[in-house]
Amino acid sequence: MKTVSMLMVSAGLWLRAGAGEVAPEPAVAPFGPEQAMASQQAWAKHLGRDWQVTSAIGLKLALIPPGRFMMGSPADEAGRQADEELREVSISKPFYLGVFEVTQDEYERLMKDNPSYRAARLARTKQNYDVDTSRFPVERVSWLEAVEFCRRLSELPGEKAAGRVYRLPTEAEWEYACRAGTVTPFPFGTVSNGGQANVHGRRPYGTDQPGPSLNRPATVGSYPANAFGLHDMIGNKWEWVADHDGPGDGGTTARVDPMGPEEGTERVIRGGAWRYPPAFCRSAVRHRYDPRIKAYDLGFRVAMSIPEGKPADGAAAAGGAKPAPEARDQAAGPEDRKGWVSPTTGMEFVWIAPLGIWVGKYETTNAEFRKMLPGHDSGLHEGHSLNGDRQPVVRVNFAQARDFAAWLTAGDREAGGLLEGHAYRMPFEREWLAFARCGTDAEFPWGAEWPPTAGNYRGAEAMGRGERVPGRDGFVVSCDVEQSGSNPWGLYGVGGNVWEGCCWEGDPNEAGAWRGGSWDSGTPGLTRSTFRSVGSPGYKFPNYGFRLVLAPAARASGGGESAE
Ligand SMILES: [Ca+2]
Ligand SMILES: [Ca+2]
Repeated sequence: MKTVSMLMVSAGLWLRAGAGEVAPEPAVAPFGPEQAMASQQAWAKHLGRDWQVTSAIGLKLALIPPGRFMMGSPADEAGRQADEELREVSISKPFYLGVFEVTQDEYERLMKDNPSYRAARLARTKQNYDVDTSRFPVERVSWLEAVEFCRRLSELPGEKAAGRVYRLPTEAEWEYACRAGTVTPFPFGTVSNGGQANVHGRRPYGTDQPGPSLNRPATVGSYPANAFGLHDMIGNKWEWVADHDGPGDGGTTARVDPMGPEEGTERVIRGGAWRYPPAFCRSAVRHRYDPRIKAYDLGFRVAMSIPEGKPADGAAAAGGAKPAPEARDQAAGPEDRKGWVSPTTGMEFVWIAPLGIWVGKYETTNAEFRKMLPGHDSGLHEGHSLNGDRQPVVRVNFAQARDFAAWLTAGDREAGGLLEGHAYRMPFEREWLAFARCGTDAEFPWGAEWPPTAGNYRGAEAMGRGERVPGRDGFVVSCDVEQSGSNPWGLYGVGGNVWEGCCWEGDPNEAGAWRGGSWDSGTPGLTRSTFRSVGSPGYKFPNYGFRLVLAPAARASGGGESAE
């Protein structure tokens, strides 16, 4: 049995037999890049999860399979330090690890603060950077603050509902993920001189040839990924890990999932940074700091434990279980009705009593739409991804949005969840206008002021520049639906983020106009609540999406009329 499994591993044919039943073999180093990826995908399949997932704030993580490796460095490795004792270590549980160091933008979104020396707001005065630092790794974050970041991320509603718990990786997890099957000094081999990672390349390692030195941190992902798809494990910024400092074996004899010493005054940092010679940026190098220290070459990346149990059907894209359908009291009288959660997708709806319908709390997301159409790709806009799980789905035309409503109606009916005679559809424009204004007659969804004071719009001052607008919720492209601001009725992103398709009241199977503007709307004319964008219903735009409502079927599309 073992022999057969190993043969399958070496042939890169993980898990063809017994998929989802028998756990794949752990990844035993040394292994090459093809096997690294095959192992990630086999474990993802086994767990019923995606091998790459995106958190609510857009932070991307990759699945790291369980495995075994030699931690530390061999005695003859150049530059070796005394605390790099070589020993075999097993990682017994799969986990997710950030593809990148946490960026300034991600940190600021969650913590409402950017402590980085190189933050954009300081760029002109202190560093004269003409580059956007929002995707630089965050810096000057203490270990304590990094832990707090993980705690707050785990507390976000979508993350909590999915049971996703974020934390710092253990030192052993970090090195196992960094090596990704390699036994060389670096995940990219034996030579390091500034071309492979952001280190001080003029002090070459493994060659006489000096290379480039950037002399500053770089946008995350500027250098190639390792075999697990992780960027900048070596160099760019040092990264905090969870462990207290101790001897190279972590102060314990544990060889399975070592956690480091139980006590200590310092915490370990790994990977080196841009200003260090490559000899000090090897996979095995260890360093340590007081957990209160904030250093300008020190950041972190997050790990995520895999929630217990399998995700519910189709929830793989979200990396976790869907929220339990609760508040399912639709049969109550209209005055007493509450929120609604679609049993098949986890999509949330808010009861809007003045309209007598439930309205989608958020624009429909990529992950939700992909439950119907798994291959749907919302693509890029000028190099920025529109395809995150929690970004609104775009590049869908009216017919596809209508199909999704019908698909959701059928699925929820089959699940026994829908109130009899109800179905999903897109809102009528009259309804859209009502929930955009929330009982007022204000000119804009955020009120009367110009420029916009809420929502993901492009401010007039930023027209054409395509960059974040300081002091507002402006993003380069669409943001995660939770990030686009809610109105007094508890609906997110009604104005801005993406245009929302409406249907024609005379026949819900026909398209109405698109409403509300989008991230690149920057004029009063386009963002006015009454403005109607009437394009061809067949077009697919990068900034056009939709939001669903749940309404009495006589007024709904997509088979609503045929309700029993
Ligand atoms: Ca790093
Ligand atoms: Ca919108």
